[in-house]
Amino acid sequence: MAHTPTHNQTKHWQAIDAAHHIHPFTDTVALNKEGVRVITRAEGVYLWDSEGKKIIDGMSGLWCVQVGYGNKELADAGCEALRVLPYYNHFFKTTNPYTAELADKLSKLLPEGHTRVLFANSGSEANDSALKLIRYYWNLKKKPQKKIHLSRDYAYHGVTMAAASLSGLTPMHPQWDLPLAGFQKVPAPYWFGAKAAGYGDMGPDEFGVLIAKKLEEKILEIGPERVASFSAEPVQGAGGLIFPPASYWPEVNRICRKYDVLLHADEVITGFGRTGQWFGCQTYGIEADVITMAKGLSSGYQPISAISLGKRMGDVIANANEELVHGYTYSGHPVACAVALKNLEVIEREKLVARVKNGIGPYLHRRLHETFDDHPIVGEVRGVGLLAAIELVPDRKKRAFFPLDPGAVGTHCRNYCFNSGLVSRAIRDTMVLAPPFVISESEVEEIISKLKAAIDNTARDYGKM
Ligand code: PXG
Repeated sequence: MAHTPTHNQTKHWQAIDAAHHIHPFTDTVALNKEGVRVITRAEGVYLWDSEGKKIIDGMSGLWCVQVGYGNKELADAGCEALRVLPYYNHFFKTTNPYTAELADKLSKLLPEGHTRVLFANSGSEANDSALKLIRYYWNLKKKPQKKIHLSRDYAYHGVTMAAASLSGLTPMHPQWDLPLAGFQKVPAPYWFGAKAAGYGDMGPDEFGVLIAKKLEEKILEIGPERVASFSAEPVQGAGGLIFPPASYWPEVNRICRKYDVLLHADEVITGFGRTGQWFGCQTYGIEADVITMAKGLSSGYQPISAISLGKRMGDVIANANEELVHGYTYSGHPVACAVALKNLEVIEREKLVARVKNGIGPYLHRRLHETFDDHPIVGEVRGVGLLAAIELVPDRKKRAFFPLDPGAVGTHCRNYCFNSGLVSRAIRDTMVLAPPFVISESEVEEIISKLKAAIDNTARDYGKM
């Protein structure tokens, strides 16, 4: 829809949405009182709402629109596949060129040994599938007692029964009587929060080793013979952009090998260039047995996800000599695969991963540091690739959080951002950015100036400026 809708159309969409559409992670009553925002189109790094307001999207939708909105090549690839082969499945000894080509392409981009993939339709489904495959692997290896799945505090792995059980954001559990049995948590390598959590004043590297050791302690407490897997995002995203200290992942690799625990890397956010390499596993040297990916695989243009198996799991599962009793109607959907293939082609051809690593990524971080390092309510500016976080704190010299109602300050600041036409996420009191890879320097400047105004206003409202 190229034109701006009328105000009456907006009212109509708000009314039918309020009557019939229940939104994810939303208080329905509160939303309907306030009135929902209707997004009608998008181009590059901008969204437009139905009232004609232009909004810069500092979050790439939900961390996914790597190539930006309105990419015609992706649209054309999808349209062509819709005409040529709108649907067929892979259940009955069939494949199609789009799905086979995408599997081949992924095997070339993924870390070494990850030569086999399965497809699904969302990050949650991919993680659910990964856990099933982990269980299957241990059953095939005649170690059926290995059934405990470990993951971390603040982890976000999605919302299916298993993916939500794996998630360590505690508000995700009580409504659904989760986690399921067999899911246990270990601490996250959240250095900025370490002092407040009672770990004292140690440096990041010492802290990284200490937190990895907590995984070892948990494995030993349960008994290694009962632990199936450890699932982790290379960088924790929805839990507050937690970047692991450099010492953390090498220790985790070692511990998982030592106790024969499968390592599952959830690359749903970090995959496809977000950290400045194709995969977060490459940025952090993670030796994963199974990798899940979604979002950036198609830049969000189509719902598609994948699970890749490293050599160890792949060899066993692909040679099981029996039917794999798993799969979705839409696994490897031809239209989604066609769009994903084109998306990977564009990312490669336009050298967007190198742009994130050496060009626009460093530019964003330099400008964030210049603008916020000395700000009275900024405790830390941190980031990798095109992921950035700004911790809002009452006193920038102390690593302590705002007391009372955690998250209120972040939400307050987020509202200023929205009102000025900037999408940024507030996770607790951390402001988060994950813009599209095609963002220009002047668009970065627009984000920085809007964010600066929002943080200044927040500081004033809380009597800190
Ligand atoms: N793993 C990770 C690491 C994710 O970030 C999922 C799995 C689940 O993917 P699906 O496609 O099932 O949603 C995610 C999704 C937020 C936000 O507000 C983040 C996600 C989803 C919705 C909101 O930060 N991440």
